[in-house]
Order: sequence, then C-alpha cells, then structure tokens
Amino acid sequence: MRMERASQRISQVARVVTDPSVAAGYCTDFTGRWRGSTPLVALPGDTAEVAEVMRICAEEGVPVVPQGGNTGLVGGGVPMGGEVVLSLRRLTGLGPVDAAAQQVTAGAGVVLSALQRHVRAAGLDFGVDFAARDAATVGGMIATNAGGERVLRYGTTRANVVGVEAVLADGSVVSRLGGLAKDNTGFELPFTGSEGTLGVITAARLRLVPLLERRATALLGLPGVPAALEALAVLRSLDSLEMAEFFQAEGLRLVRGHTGLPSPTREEHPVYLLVECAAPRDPAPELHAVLESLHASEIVVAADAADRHRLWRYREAHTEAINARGVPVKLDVALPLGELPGFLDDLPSLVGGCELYLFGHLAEGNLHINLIGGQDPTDAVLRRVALSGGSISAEHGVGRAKTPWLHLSRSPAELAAFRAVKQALDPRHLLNPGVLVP
Ligand code: 2HG
Ligand code: ZN
Repeated sequence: MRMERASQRISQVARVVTDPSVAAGYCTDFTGRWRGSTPLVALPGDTAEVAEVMRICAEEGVPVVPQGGNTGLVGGGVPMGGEVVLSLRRLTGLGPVDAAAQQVTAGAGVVLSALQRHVRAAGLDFGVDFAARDAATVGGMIATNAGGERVLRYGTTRANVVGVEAVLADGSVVSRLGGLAKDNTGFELPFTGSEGTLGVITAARLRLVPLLERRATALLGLPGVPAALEALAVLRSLDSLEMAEFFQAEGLRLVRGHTGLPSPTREEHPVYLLVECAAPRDPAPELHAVLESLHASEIVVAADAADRHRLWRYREAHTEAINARGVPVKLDVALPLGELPGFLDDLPSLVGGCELYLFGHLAEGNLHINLIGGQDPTDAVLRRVALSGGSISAEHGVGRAKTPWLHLSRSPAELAAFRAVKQALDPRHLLNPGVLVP
C-alpha cells in the first residue's frame, strides 16, 4: 500500500519506468549473479527531483536503491528486496573546465568516458580510469570509491574528488561544489565509499590532472608473480609509470577465445605484466632503458596508439570473457605485496574444483579472483586474505556480496562507528538496505 502510494506520488514529480520488461534492465547486475525486482525505477532529471523522490520515500517509509551505470560487481546497486530504484543516469550535466583550478563539476550520471572526452578537449584529464569507462558513472564511482588502472599514480576516486553534492535520506540537500582546495570548516560527510547507504550523490566537483598524451606501453611475459614483483620494483623508479596490470596464461587463453585476438607474444608465459608510462615528453626512451635491465622472458612494445589499445584489450577483456564462460564468483582482494607469492601458492587448494582466473592491479596487490563452477570458496579465501593482513574488498566495495565477511577487514570499534553514522544519517534504513551496513 505504502509502495503503491509512493510510486504514484513519485510518478508525479519525476520520470519513471514501471514496465517490468524495461525495469528488468535495472534489476540485474552485469554478471547475472544478482537478480532483483522493483515496482518502479525513478529517473529524476535534476537534484531537486532527486530530493523530491527521497522526500516522498521518507514520508512513505519506502526503501530506495540508488543506481548509477549498474556496473557494480558486488550487488550494491540491485533491488534485491523489491526496493524503488533511484537511477541517477539522467544527471548528465557537465560544467565548464576550470583550467586555472584544474577542476570540473559533473552530474552523478555522467559516464566516465564522456567526462574524459569533455576534460581532454580542454587539455586536462581525470585521474581514474578503468575498463567499464563507457558505462560507469561519476556518482557510482564516488559511491564505491572506484580504483582502476591508474591508482598507482593518481590514487582512488577519493583522491580525485574536491567536493560532493548529495541528497540525504530525508530529502535535504548538502552541497560542497564550490571547488575550494582549502576549506577546513569541519569534517567531510562520508559519501565517498558509502555505497549509497548514507545519501544519494547527485553531482561532484572533480580534481583534474594534466593530459599526458605521450605514452609508452609494453607487455612483459614473465615466469611467475615473484618475477613480476621484481620487475615492478624496478619500474617504480620511473616517475612516468602509470599502470602495472597483470594477468595469467589461463585468462589470456580465455580472452583470446572470446575476442579472436592473436597471441600478443611469440610464446605463452605463466604471467604477463602490462605497463604504461605517460609524460609531457616521450617516456619511451626511459621505459625502454628500464625494460632492458629486466629479466623478462619476452617483451612486446606498443608501436603506436592503436597497438597500445590492442595490448590493453588483452587485460581489459578479462571481465567480459569470464562472463561469457559462466556466472562468476568475484573476489576482489588486496594483499601486502610481500604476502602475494605465499597467498598465490595457497590459492589453488583453497578454491578446490573451481575454474580460477586471476588478474588485477599489481602495484596495489589488488587481485581479481574470478571463479566459475565448483563449491563457492569465498569464506576460505577471504579468511586467508585476512590472515595475511589483506582487504576483503580492494576496489569493488562491500555491497551485498561481502557483508558477512566485513568483520575480517574492520574491527568491532570500526563497525560500531559505521552503524552510528548510518543511524545518524539514515535512521530508518531506507537507503540501500542490506548493503555495507546491514
Ligand atoms: C577490472 O579491473 C575490474 O577490470 C573488474 O575491476 C574486475 O571483473 C573483475 O573481476
Ligand atoms: Zn579492477
């Protein structure tokens, strides 16, 4: 009854989708692992409409799942309890690039690749980049503190946000879009990484970085992860290093089968490391000098931009190739680099009969453990991660998938503080119930 009344009221203040066949697109995640349902998708066109929708939901006591590009991989944006979906996709406003401050204001629904085109036309760039750039949105990136491929140089999304505008659970709006780099008038409201549980992000003031168009990219074939870590230690001496991504022979075979791409190297290697440098001046000579000092089994250097993107594809197509193989269990973990070899030695016995595909962001010790078939080994793997001082979620967030294991990465005092913050900002648990802070 309350839901019916809320739906009816929401449809008077914002565009909505109620047709189940259209709404279904908002109810399933990219992997197909999370499948929910909703009576209504609200698609507000501006912050005022978002505030109206939230006010109605608060008055009617109706729970809401905020959603951006729906590229999340932990079930954090899927209405698993029949909630209203609040899609921010129509908030696509992009302000002028402020070259002096190196900032821009973007609506929550701006897709990462659109943001990149906008700021690159002004000679600047956004520091965060990853494979889902054509679908992931600014709001979702902030809500999940997205990481990606350039974290080693520019940090995660958190480091690239100056301020956020958000609608709170009661429909009030808090806005910090003024772009002041210095503003010590109290603490930050913790929207970054809150996964839609504390407020609905509607816009953000983003920090930009210089656009570095001179790039040098190489793919290294290596005998194992220890060799990749040795190479990384040497490559880190390069100020221009921007990317150090790794994958393995099994994943590469899957990607090649899925994409039809030829082998990137003459021979197959157990481990591959994809590195990229970017600088105002051509970084190729310094990268090549360092590569010569490494003991890689094979090195392939990109000749031009097309070649560079071809090499990226071997790494970036892993997610879609794995999805084409089956519905995966995804464990996105981080370990201290020194713990990686020991963890990887133990991993095969922990995952039992599952097919294992492993790739990720080596510089942060961030492994994307993808598993298909067999018994779900999440518990054993995450406990082993915690034993080595790792994180049970490096960059994808906690969502619904990881809540039972959050205590492995966060202390009782931290979890109590999480609950206190949630209670203060969303006392009736209307925002993304069941996610992050159950
Ligand atoms: C990536 O690094 C994403 O490509 C997705 O974080 C990882 O599919 C995955 O497991
Ligand atoms: Zn990743």
